[in-house]
Amino acid sequence: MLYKRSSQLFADAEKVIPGGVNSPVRAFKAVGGTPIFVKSAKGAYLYDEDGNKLIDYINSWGPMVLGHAYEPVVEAVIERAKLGTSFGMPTELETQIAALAIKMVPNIDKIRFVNSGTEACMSAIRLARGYTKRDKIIKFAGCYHGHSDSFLIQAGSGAITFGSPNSPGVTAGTAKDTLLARYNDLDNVVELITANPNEIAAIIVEPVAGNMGCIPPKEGFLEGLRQLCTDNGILLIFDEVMTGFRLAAGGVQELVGVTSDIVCFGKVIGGGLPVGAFAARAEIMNYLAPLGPVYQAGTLSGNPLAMAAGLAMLQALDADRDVFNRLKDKTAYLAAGIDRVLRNNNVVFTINTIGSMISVHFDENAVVDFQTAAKGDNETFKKFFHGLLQEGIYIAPSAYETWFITDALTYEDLDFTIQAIDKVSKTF
Ligand code: HOZ
Repeated sequence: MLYKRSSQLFADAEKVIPGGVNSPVRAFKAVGGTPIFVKSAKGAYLYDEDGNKLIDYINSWGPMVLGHAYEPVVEAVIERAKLGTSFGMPTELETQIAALAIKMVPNIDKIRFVNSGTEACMSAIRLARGYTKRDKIIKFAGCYHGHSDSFLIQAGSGAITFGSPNSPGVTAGTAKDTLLARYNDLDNVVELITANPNEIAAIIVEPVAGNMGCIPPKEGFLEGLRQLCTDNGILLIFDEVMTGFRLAAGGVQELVGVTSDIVCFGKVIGGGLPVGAFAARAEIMNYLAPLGPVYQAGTLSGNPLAMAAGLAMLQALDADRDVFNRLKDKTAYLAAGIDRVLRNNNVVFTINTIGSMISVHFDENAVVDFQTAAKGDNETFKKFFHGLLQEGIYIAPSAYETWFITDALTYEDLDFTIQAIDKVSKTF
């Protein structure tokens, strides 16, 4: 496949946009080459500026659970746009989507909408600090909670991909309030709590990590965090930006039966428009302005187009809960097929998967945290990525990202993908 026009467009973009992109992972720096410029997308497929059709395994980094340009979402946005695109005033739509989200997600009484997952996590931390009157937080190495200052400490996603997990620009003062733990290691969390008695406001965690590849929690890890938080007056924050409304209607809280104190959303909750949200029981949410002292605001928060898209998406998922089983079955089928062909071709690998999230790591050891994720062979990943691109398959251009399965994928698409992986991995 040729990507000539994309290369030209990238060269043009580089002149006016830093690195030619508005979010670093897109730039292909981790895999070499130049990014693909998208013209349109429908269902499971991307159509690029060179006229290529690609099977999409990123799906806008998660939100397209039902496929690109999903009709009810598109219709809702078009109809809503005719009525005005932003007011900075309340609309009934906000209450409708809030009520539906509260019905679908366990353990939340109130929800506030923002514009991105970054904003949701940033606001959740401020709320936790205000509520507990403590300053420190614990985060896990390799987890990524957006690009606000407190979280760019050993961060995953593009931050690891580009070797700046601790970004310059984050002050030492901010960094000292973020304590770092190993994912899936409860003893390490206990050590930090013991060393900082009554100082920790919150533990924030991706309950299924998705920014160092896909790393499911070990049995007992989330339950252990829950207990430690309860015992020590710490709020547990689940960052369900990737997993919310994707792994189950109620996200990981529903899937594993562990509740958090605050839960953050993004991606699916906006149906592909820029939306984030954070939610908790009323006692915590009432700490927010205008009821309480913790300030948080935004002109575009609860924007009517974004709310219309999110509402249409959540209504579709709520009405067809079997979608989560279909996604899981498709992902398991894909994982089994990849496992079979890589094994036959004597490739060293590990596949991690849960629900509709999957990642392939080129290392034989179990990938359970940041350290083990970092052991993957990036040279093999690069060959894998470019080989698949030539076959018309688009996965994330970084070994540290997760693939997201959409319900629009057919079993023929999955078979095609498995055959392509067979072909590509013969050339390693
Ligand atoms: N941080 C996102 C992946 N975990 C990438 C966002 C993007 O480049 O659009």
